[in-house]
Amino acid sequence: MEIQKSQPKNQTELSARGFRFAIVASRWNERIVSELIDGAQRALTEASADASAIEIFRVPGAFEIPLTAQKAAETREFDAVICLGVIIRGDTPHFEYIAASAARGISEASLRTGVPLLFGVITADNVEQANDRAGADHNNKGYEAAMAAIEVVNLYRRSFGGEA
Ligand code: DLZ
Repeated sequence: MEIQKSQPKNQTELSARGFRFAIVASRWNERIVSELIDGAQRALTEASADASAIEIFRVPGAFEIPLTAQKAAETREFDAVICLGVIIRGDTPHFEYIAASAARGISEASLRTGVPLLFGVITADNVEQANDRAGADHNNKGYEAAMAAIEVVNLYRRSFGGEA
């Protein structure tokens, strides 16, 4: 079946060599966000992405991620844009608004630009929960989002050709 042919047997076989990535990361809950950035960079480096092919854009909060990610995508300089942030329910009565805006905005910008925008934004009830999703191992939403980026960029190149 054609669909199976286009699926990797194993994610670890995938290479990020020659691909360009933007990381858009917010500053609220900076310590945990920096763990997500580390996780994303680790996944890209493990997959042989060149350090010079990764550009990081910082924004104030998760609410600002979608437009910045869209602007990065519109440059056509990146094969994928990895969006990272941490929204903690206890910190804000606006939790639902910020989380929903970030998720919807990222998704819509991806469809609008045709560039894969990956959702590595933690939405947690408290700091402990957020910490659990930003570990030093593979249990890290930044790592996961970067792996998803590598997978879809490979898929689009293989299945649809040209730029992602
Ligand atoms: C205002 C705010 C609050 C209360 N909490 C968070 C949060 O937990 N995580 C986050 O990324 N950003 C938060 N922000 C900031 C908003 O995302 C945004 O930066 C401001 O409302 C300015 O538009």
